[in-house]
Amino acid sequence: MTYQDIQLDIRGDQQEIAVVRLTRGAKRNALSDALVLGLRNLFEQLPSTVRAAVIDGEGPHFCAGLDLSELQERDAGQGLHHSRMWHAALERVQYGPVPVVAALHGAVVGGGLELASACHIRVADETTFYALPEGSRGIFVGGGGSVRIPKLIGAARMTDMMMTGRVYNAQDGDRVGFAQYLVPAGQAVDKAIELATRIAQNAPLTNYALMHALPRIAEQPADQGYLTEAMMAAIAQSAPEAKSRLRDFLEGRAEKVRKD
Ligand code: 1HE
Repeated sequence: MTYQDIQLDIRGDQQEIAVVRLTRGAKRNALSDALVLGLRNLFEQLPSTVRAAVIDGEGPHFCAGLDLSELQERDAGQGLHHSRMWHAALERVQYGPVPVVAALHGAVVGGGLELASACHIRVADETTFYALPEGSRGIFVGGGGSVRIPKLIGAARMTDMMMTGRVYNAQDGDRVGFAQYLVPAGQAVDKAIELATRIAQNAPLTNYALMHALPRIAEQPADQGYLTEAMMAAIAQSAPEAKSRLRDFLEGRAEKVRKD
């Protein structure tokens, strides 16, 4: 399968890692409609061997957001459907088949930040900066940013970014919660692949629970959350893989938890 402006590289001994690279570097990986639809299709069609994915961007920036050259006059209905198209694509990233690690560098702005926010783990290198220029361009986020970004940094910080054009550098972005990992310049992809390789070794049902149950439990009232958690825990622990992993630990074959 080929996807416009996206390179898909399947790696690992079992073909278990998908490295998804935005290859529109000359346009700072600005997300055209074709690119957004390509991402949706790619995450729908990942080979069944894949257990974890990495997204990164070619060139000096991860992603400059919406392709502003495609921003045409849209009536309200067309604008609604355009935003819903982004939602469908980024939902395939967040609630798709496998955990996704974003490897960030340079600009992670507008729709690029929305894409990064749909990933499960973000690794940023020291060149990374985060912004929401929608506020200055007279538009609003439309790719799920108002749902996902406040969960990372809080609604107050997002409001400030959009109202004042504030840009967070890599260190401040790490401090406020955009990224879970901060690495030296140029090392984000390697770190993201290392993490994806580790994630791919988990029991698939554990990864499924983390992707599909945890974010929903976190949104539920506590009494419903506890019940959903109990059901997910029961399903996960009844899987044969969980039983053999527990036996491995009890019989001294599994790694212990160690601090670095
Ligand atoms: C673009 C875009 C784009 C670059 N759409 N073409 N996003 C923004 O408002 C961010 C706009 N971009 C920038 O602020 C800068 O381009 C960057 C900080 C990302 C990079 O700067 P720089 O100096 O490395 O590159 P450049 O020279 O500005 O851009 C190189 C080319 O990419 C140039 O085209 P060229 O034909 O003159 O070479 C730029 O026009 C092009 N380019 N960014 C189209 N975004 C679901 S709703 C989401 C709403 C949003 O995302 S709004 C935020 C949009």
